[in-house]
Amino acid sequence: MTADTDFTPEQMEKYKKEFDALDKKHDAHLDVDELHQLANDLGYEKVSKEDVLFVLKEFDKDHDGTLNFDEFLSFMKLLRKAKYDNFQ
Ligand SMILES: [Ca+2]
Repeated sequence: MTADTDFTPEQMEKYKKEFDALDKKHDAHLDVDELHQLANDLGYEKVSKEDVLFVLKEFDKDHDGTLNFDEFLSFMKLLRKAKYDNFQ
């Protein structure tokens, strides 16, 4: 599993915990409901599930309709560029 990211090991560990916390079904994938929750947690309260689905598709490299940890990291990388300082 290789992610195209520049995260430190500490950040990776943090994101793994975040991923696991979001993965309510514990299937090692985040579906649209779980990602919608993440968006709300990050303060994107007006984001609809359709918006989430659109973003999900952008990062869903293996096209299984969910984000695995690798895909999640790519997503986080983008979020960090935009607005992720409160998770530091
Ligand atoms: Ca996927």
